[in-house]
Amino acid sequence: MSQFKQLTEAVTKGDINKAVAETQGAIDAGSNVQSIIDDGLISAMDEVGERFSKGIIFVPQMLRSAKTMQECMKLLEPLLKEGEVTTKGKVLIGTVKGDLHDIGKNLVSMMMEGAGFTVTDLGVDVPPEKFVQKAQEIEPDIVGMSALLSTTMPAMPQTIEALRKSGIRDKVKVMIGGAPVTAKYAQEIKADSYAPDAGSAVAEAKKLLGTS
Ligand code: B12
Repeated sequence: MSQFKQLTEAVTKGDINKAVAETQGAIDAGSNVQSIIDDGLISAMDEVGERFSKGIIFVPQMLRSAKTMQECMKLLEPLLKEGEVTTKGKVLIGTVKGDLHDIGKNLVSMMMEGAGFTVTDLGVDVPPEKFVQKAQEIEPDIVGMSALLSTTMPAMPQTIEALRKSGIRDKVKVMIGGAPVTAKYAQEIKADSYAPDAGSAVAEAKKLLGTS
């Protein structure tokens, strides 16, 4: 938490104005953008998750914190995108069917774009057919899937199976992620790769395409 304590507290409380002001302050002070995200915002969301689990807060408060984080990300996103111009590859990403969590997936998208990938984001609650249809249309190098609920994880192997049936499974690399997802699960469902966070998602994507 350290230097971003005020920011973390504001996101945890869902105080949008304060959080946005703190984020701007950190940017103006020249703080590392990745540290603002990791130590300021993500640590706040972890705290929110814990409080939710313990029944200290409920869905509306969690949503408010999520909205607060998204508003802060709006300031950080353009800074993440600075730098590289050439495209490292095409990524198709979405949150799987039945799942509405998109903060982590958006973060992965932003980081991928920041690293020079061209990203097509299908949004949330994406059924296997939609992944297949878009993959046929844009011919991505990587298909990324996000799931935050243990109940929506099975949509990942279902999507992989749909890709296989349509004959494109071998033409793409499949990456998966989200809080309940593990490397072991990725192996089980025969995904090509798993990453625990947005930073390592970029490193994994580069590794998969041999561009690291
Ligand atoms: C915010 C939030 C919500 C918001 C979502 C808003 C939004 N726009 O996303 C709202 C309020 C809508 C919500 C709803 C629900 N939620 Co919720 N939510 C959370 C919370 C607090 C934070 C999630 C988050 O954004 N984390 C921050 C991001 C940055 O982390 P992340 O998503 O893990 O992503 C990182 C990595 O996983 C990885 N990653 C993510 N995706 C991908 C994809 C790829 C390809 C790769 C490589 C990597 C990768 O990189 C990301 C960045 O570093 C978590 C608790 C937690 N700490 O995870 C609960 C949590 C996920 N929710 C939970 C639950 C139960 C629900 C509800 C069922 C609650 C209810 N009773 O209604 C509903 C389900 C709605 C639905 N159908 O999806 C549980 C899930 C338990 C489980 N294991 O199944 C959790 C864990 C809370 C808890 N401790 O109980 N939620």
